Amino acid sequence: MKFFDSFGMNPRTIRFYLIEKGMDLPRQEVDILAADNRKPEYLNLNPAGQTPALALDDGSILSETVAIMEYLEEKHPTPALIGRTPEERAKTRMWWRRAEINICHPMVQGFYYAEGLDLFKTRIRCLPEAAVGMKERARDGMRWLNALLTGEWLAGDRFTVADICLYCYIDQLCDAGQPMPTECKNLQAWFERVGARPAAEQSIWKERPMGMRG
Ligand SMILES: N[C@@H](CCC(=O)N[C@@H](CS)C(=O)NCC(=O)O)C(=O)O
Repeated sequence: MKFFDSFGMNPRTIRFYLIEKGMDLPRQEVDILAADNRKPEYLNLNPAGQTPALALDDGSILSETVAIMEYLEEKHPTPALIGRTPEERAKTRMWWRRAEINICHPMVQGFYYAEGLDLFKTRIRCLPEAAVGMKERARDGMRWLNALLTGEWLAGDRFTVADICLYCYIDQLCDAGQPMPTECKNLQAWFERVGARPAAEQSIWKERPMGMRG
């Protein structure tokens, strides 16, 4: 296997996950700031043109952060970061999807349409007029999640991929125009708990473009 890695919340999610699993994979770095991921050499390998990607031992390429983690988890089930039973796995996937749909996706759109506009306007369709609304939708998602958070982690008493994924988005963008609403005390406490795990620091990319931890 080979992990195509770069700056950014999605590859950082994989780095965080691998550290938590105690796994090390051969890595190849891709410079997404220089748009190397949009050039033929990378596109021939991964036509979807983004990071992360995972080259499998049969020579095929897997992309999408969720699919990569599901694959790695099936290959290396312990320590379980999705769940040990069908019920645990279903609950993790419920929280993972909620976090992605209600917070991560609007957050990253808000970034593409504002702070990230210069970098992304030639790569994807950007809607600068929607930036403020997307950021507000993400903050609504944070308020919603804040009210539902009762346990230590998103899925209750188990630290899971849902925590890793949401943390990497919030940590990258909270100082880039998308602070957590101050009234979200439960979410803030959760964020600090995830941030105290050694993998949070260890997974940060070596460079911090625009000051971001990606
Ligand atoms: N849906 C993809 C999104 C991947 C993604 O947005 N990757 C970013 C880095 S965090 C990227 O490659 N950005 C550079 C670009 O789109 O040109 C996933 O979940 O893996």
